[in-house]
Parts: sequence; structure tokens; C-alpha cells
Amino acid sequence: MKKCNGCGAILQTDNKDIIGFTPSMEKDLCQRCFRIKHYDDLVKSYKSDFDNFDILETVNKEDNLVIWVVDLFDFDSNIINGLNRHLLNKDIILVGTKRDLLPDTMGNGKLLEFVRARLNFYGIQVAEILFTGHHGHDGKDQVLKVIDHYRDERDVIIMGQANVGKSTLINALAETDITISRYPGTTLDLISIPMDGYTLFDTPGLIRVDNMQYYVANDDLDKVVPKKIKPKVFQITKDSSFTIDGLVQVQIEVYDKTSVIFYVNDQLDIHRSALDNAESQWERVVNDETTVKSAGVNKMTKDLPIIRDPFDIVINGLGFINCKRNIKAVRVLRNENVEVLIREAII
Ligand SMILES: Nc1nc2c(ncn2[C@@H]2O[C@H](COP(=O)(O)OP(=O)(O)OP(=O)(O)O)[C@@H](O)[C@H]2O)c(=O)[nH]1
Ligand SMILES: [Mg+2]
Repeated sequence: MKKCNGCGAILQTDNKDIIGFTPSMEKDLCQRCFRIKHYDDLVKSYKSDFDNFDILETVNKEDNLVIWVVDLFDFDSNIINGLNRHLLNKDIILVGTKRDLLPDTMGNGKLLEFVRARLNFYGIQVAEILFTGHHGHDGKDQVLKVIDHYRDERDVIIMGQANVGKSTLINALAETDITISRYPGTTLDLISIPMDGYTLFDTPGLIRVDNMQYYVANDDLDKVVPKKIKPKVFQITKDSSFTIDGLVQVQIEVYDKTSVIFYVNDQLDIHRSALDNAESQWERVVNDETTVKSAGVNKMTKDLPIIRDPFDIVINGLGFINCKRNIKAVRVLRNENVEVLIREAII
């Protein structure tokens, strides 16, 4: 049984439409990995045989040190409620990736405070919190050091939601060439990497259906998955509505003037109108063929519970909106399954 070096799928020459297909068993990469590497061509819906439950079960079979990887930009959608329980109380090291997507002006001390508060909120205990950026090149030495400290004869397994940067991190730690891509669902099976005295495992990312990326067509993902972000600031003087492409509409009622800052993919258009015109604005944007839309049914949230400012309106898989004073009410129209929440501001 030979596995693809890029995604971990078992190589096979029988069926082009099933994972692991290669025209020749001499090759070390499946056709899909070859195409991602050379043509940046990926079909997201390429289904792994592994599901979330299988991954957790596999991990729980052995006593491993778990590195739980989160994308700092999409923090809340990368955390699982009851994580310690799911992992049978294993030691967990939390690595926050893509530090470079957050502003440099935000210090690591402040970020650490934010992460600790969120973990506390979710009731999750971890042994260490580390940050990496620039594809793992920043922070990888610290990760290796912490692995050595906590490993204690055990193997090390890298886990987390799809697309958080697990394989990228491993490529930095172990100088491997595992396939990475901009889209979720790249790694398809366990990949074992021999390290000095232990094995490091890459895993297929867990897939969440409350994440916007799950409902966006392959061709549109590039515009949706957060990458280099330029914050967009809007001054608000009256109740307003913001429609982000044809994906979501954020309705904001205010007591007095304020400003909000959108942190979403730069390629998405943000249309604004007075709240009174929210409906016609939405109709116009979703009827425009060129806008990005999500599959499924759109539904408005109830008024979200406002907390002490500054706070973020988080839309899983899409980004967040930083809000300051004077906000009276917030509602979000989005695919009914996509999680929207309010949290203490990250920035
Ligand atoms: N800006 C930035 N992007 C990163 C960083 N690390 C990873 N990425 C990007 O995140 C995307 C996903 O990376 P992968 O390593 O394929 O993610 P994964 O967690 O292995 O994904 P699955 O295999 O689908 O579970 C790629 O486009 C990476 O280039 C980082 O430190 N900074
Ligand atoms: Mg991967």
C-alpha cells in the first residue's frame, strides 16, 4: 500500500474520480496533488474517506501529544466546544497560525490575552499557547522546543479545522513538501513524518458546516477565504446596512455616530445603505450575476447579544467586523447554518 506524499491518500490507478488516483504507481504524488502543486488547481469537494469522527477516533487510539492548530484570523470557528473531552484529556499545545494576517501594531501580549480569554470562555485548557506566521517560518523554533519539552516519549499529532495551516506548519517544522492549498480539505488521510526520535502526524482538517466556506462554490473560494487583509473603515451616523457581496448583510442600529471596521477578504465588495433600504439593497446585490453567493437558505439572526465595547461581530469562515461605542443592535442575514457571534474585540 503506497500513499501519496502530498495528501496521504492511498494511491490507486483504477478510478480517476476517487482520491489517490495516479496514472502510474511509480509516482509519489496523486494526480490531484500534482495539479495543485503545478497548476494551483483544486477541487474542494474532492471527498476524503475520513470524517471528523474518524479523525478523533484515530487520534484517541494512541497516547499522543496533540498540537491543536487554529487560524488566528478565524479563531472562533477553529475551536471546538469541549475540546479536552473530545481528546480524552490529552495534553494540548495550541498553535495560532497566520499571525502575519493580523496587524503588526497589535502586540503578542495583547493577542495572548485575547486567546486566553476565548479559551476560558469555551472552557478549554491547553498546556501552551504559541503563535506562528509567514507560513510557519516565524515561530517554528519555538514550536519544536515546546514539542521537545512536552513530548515525553510520545508521538506528536497535528490537528485542527481544515485550512488553518497544519500542513504548512509541518512543512516548516520538518522541511517536508506536503501539499498545501488555499482551500479547505487538502490533506486527505494521515501522513506520518519521521522526526528525531518520534513521528509527527499530519491529519485531514475537520470540516465544519457552520463555516461560510462550506457553502461557497470552488470558483469563488479565492474571494472568500481570508488572506492578506486591508481593514475597511466606515463612519456611521444613522442605522445602516452593509451587504458583503451576495453573502451576508449586516444590519447595525446605533445610538449615535460611530465607526466599524471590516476585516474580510479584499476582493469582496461591501455595499452600504441606510437601514430603511436594506431590503432593496440586498435584492440588487444578489440579483447581480457577478456577486459571490452562498448555497442554501439565507436567514436573519435575531438581534445578537451586545457586550461591552469594543467587540467583534464574527462570521465564521468570512471574517469579522470590529465595533466601537454607540451600537444599539446588530443582526446578520447569512446562510442559516453559518455561525455568527459577538466576542470581545481581537484588535
Ligand atoms: N498568511 C499566511 N497564510 C498561511 C500561513 N500558514 C498557512 N497559510 C495558508 O493557509 C492555507 C491553508 O494551508 P494548509 O497548510 O493547506 O492548511 P491545512 O490546515 O493543512 O488544511 P487541510 O489539509 O485542508 O486541513 C494556504 O493557503 C497557506 O498558504 C501563515 O502563517 N500565514
Ligand atoms: Mg493539510
